[in-house]
Amino acid sequence: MDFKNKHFKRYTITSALPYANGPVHIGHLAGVYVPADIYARYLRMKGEDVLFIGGSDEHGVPITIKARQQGISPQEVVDKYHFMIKDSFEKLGISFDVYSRTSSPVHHETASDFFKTLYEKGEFIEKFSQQYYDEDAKHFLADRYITGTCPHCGNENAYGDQCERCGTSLSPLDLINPRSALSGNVPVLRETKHWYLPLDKAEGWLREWILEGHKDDWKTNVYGQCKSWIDQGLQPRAVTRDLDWGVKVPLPDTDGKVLYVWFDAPIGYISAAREWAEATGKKWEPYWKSDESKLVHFIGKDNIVFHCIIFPAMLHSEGSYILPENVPANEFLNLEGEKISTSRNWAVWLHEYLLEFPGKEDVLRYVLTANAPETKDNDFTWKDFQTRNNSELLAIFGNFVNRTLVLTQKYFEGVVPPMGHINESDKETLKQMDAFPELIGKSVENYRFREALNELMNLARLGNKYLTDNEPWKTFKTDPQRTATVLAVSLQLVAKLAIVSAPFLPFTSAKLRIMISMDAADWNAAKQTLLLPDGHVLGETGFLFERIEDEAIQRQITKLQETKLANQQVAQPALKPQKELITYEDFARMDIRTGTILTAEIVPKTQKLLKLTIDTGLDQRTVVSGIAEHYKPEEIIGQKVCMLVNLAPRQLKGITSNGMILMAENSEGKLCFVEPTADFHNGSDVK
Ligand code: B3M
Ligand code: ZN
Repeated sequence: MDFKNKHFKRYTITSALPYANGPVHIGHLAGVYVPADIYARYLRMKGEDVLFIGGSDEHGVPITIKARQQGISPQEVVDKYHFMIKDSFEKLGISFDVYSRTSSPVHHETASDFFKTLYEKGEFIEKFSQQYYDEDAKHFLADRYITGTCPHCGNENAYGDQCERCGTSLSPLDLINPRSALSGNVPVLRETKHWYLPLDKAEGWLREWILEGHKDDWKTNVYGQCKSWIDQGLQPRAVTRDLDWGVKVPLPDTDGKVLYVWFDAPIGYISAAREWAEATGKKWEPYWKSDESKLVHFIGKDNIVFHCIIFPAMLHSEGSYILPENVPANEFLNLEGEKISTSRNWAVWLHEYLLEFPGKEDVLRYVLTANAPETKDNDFTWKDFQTRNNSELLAIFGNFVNRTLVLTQKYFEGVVPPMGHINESDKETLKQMDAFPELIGKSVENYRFREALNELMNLARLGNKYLTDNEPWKTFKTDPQRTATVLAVSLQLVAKLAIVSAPFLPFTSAKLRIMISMDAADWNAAKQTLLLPDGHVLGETGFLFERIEDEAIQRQITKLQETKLANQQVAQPALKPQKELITYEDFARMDIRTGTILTAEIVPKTQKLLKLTIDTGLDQRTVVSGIAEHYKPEEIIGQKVCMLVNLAPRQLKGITSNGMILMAENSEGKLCFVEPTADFHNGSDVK
């Protein structure tokens, strides 16, 4: 099937539902919401039938843990953040047709019905299993409710679902010395029943649908992750949890059991469509059940498996829904060279930005699109933010528009003058500018928003160059018709900018259309050469952008420096108490040697494991180490290390690891090598 060229009657665009346990930050915006909004706005301007869906993801353990921490109910947590997030999206111009929430009755009904349909079709596996239970808190301990020592890397604060240090996904039963996160007690095992989605049975059609059907049109990063998950072998996945916050399992004798958050959340896109239909009197089914509809999920890379494998498997099992045509997941945005971190407050929060930079919503949209992590992680810096505003938006886009409008006011009292005779350069400029709507549209349709934005700026550059080359301010005295021609041509370009900037810079486009008295921003009209005819009366001229001064940027940089300092103070670890005494003989049994890293590579399918070859002086051996989030393979070749060489071999992701390199964690949580300070030969005894 040629997905690329099929024309669709309508578009269902979803954007990842942010957890309502905190505000959104620029990483969410760059990764998901700004690109989704550009896509939706563009399609609407083309006259397409678009349903753009957003909403809050209000279930899941992180929300219940936050509620416990704050001594309030989960509903109070989600109420606070749902409205904060919804409000800040609106202020940034994210033009959802509906912004729903998964604590709503319509979602509970939709998710329950969906589960019941699969249950009655016999799509689930029912399994009894042993689950940790906290007898004091009277609570089963799933996911983040239980901590313990990671069997792979020794991290003593690994969670029941994942070790955040080495990235291994775990189940609570894997943990050594498990402890309840609620009471700190040692939990007991209790039998419990859960329902599993047999993903292994979906492997066949997933291979055909994704690995064959979408090998040419899905982004490499998305396709690669899907291929790796499928090749790794899909396992049945639990879709229920022993929790009391979430969508109740709609079966008899299931008190205290809810749907797993990642089962119910994507169904939130469907319930949002139902909510929209109830509010508008329209029908939601065509957007989710007709193959004349194009379904596109906008997400970050950490949600790929849920949107490309698990949710499609659910939809396929249910049988009446369409599957996503594309899932253009972005990579991650970093801030000032470091990973954005909610827990360390290392972020630019949208609601704070809106307060600190009023009227500059489009500047943020512009910078986040220009720097979007479309194919690899990228970085946001406040210096770059200032430069792009001052040297691009102001100096190119704003400058061209302002000069054209001011000169038209000056020489022709704000009325579009007759174009008159046009020379070759005028014709060439008109021809070039007519090509831009198509060019920009093609990039948007292929989810290349950075490229599309760059083309938008090239249109403004074309205008600036045309004005500068023709200097209409100089010709007015000697040849006023020439001035009229040059400004008439420039005004067509200004009008084109007003239209094609709308998906990216909606606030600027609206302002500019008022300045040139243009009503609708119809994309199809943008292809016409003549948009502002002779005699058209312009509106009042104003400024589209203003300079951002160093002080404003310095304030933001200082704010981040203070955050870093606060983190260092907080992170001064209340050092773990000394372990129990050992004898010299105990220590002497450990054989620690100096060594050198010869090779390093990422362990496939993990985010945090590196496979190393170490020259220990005794031999060259393989060690798997959970340091991939702290070091790139290429930067540690030749690194001197201290290594425990007589540690029994362990299997990690199918690799035999022979030993352990010694690392120390600094106050910022970075793992650092313990290395010999002088130039040691490999194999030297550490005593
Ligand atoms: N709530 C957000 C995240 O993983 C998650 C997305 C749900 S989309 C159905 O960042
Ligand atoms: Zn680990």
